[in-house]
Amino acid sequence: MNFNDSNIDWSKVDVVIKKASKILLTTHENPDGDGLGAEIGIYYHLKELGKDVRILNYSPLPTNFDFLNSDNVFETYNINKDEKWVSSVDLVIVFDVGDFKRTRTVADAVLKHKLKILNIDHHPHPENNSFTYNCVDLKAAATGSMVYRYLKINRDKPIEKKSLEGIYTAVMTDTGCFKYSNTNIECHQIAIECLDGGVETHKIYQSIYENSTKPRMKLMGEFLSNINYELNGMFAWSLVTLEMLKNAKAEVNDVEGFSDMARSITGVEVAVMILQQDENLCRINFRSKGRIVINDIAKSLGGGGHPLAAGAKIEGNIKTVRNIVVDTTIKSLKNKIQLRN
Ligand SMILES: [Mn+2]
Repeated sequence: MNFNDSNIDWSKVDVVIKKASKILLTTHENPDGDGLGAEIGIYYHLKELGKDVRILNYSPLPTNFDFLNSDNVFETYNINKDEKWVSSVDLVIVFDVGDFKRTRTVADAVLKHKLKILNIDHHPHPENNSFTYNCVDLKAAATGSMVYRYLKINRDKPIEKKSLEGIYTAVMTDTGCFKYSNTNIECHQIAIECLDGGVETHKIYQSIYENSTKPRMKLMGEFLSNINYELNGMFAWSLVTLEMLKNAKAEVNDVEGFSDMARSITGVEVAVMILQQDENLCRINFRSKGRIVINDIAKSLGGGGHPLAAGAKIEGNIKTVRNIVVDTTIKSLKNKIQLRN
């Protein structure tokens, strides 16, 4: 079964899922609302089917997603405690990963035990991948939208409220609250069904977006005050250094959304955030307003992602990485502008 950005036959996916009795759900490190919401969306469906199902992620659940965890279903993968269970899993479903390696130690265990893997994602994947079954839809606004489509097949009763809460979280976060260019009719149809099913959408919004810690706000102030502008202000970039994190008493997770803010400035077409994760490793976020595709830039630096939202991880000290990223981006943007003119 391979639907690599071709029309997905969800009834075939259903056969694969129904055949499995022990199912592991996982998503990428530093998980976002889409990966987590997609997991929850399908989790309650699989429970309903009587499956032995667990959510095991590499990273712990960020606290602003605690509302999805009323039944304590999110677990952080622990090799000593969980490998035995994982070794006898019939099917692993991975959500929103972009690159399977981003599930880190979970991928190691899954590959070691040669488990069957079903990939559900809206990021591009090469034909040569580690998946047994591959379901990719690059046009899907969120992985959660794809899970929704699966949940809608062969159904005579409404989708469970807890599943809908996951789906809503996925769609809301990946569309920037129904604002980004990926927002489509399906997103709003999902929202209607969620409201209809009793989901308190405003509470989900508040849990995720109106739950900032004081350290996060302090760090955000620093980040925004130090934005650099290039190419007549169409390219904005800014750093988050270990020192800034320490001064603000903030954590790496606190930078969520910063690059979107830099992009929101008038005249800015492309924004880049360079986050120093440790002395020798930086994480880069690329964001575009829509006129310029940027995932090829991320790819040229060893990363990848969506056309308008991509990322990369680069080894090296912050100064070196900053120079490489800024120079590469400026060069690439100049080329793209020239090509357009
Ligand atoms: Mn996503």
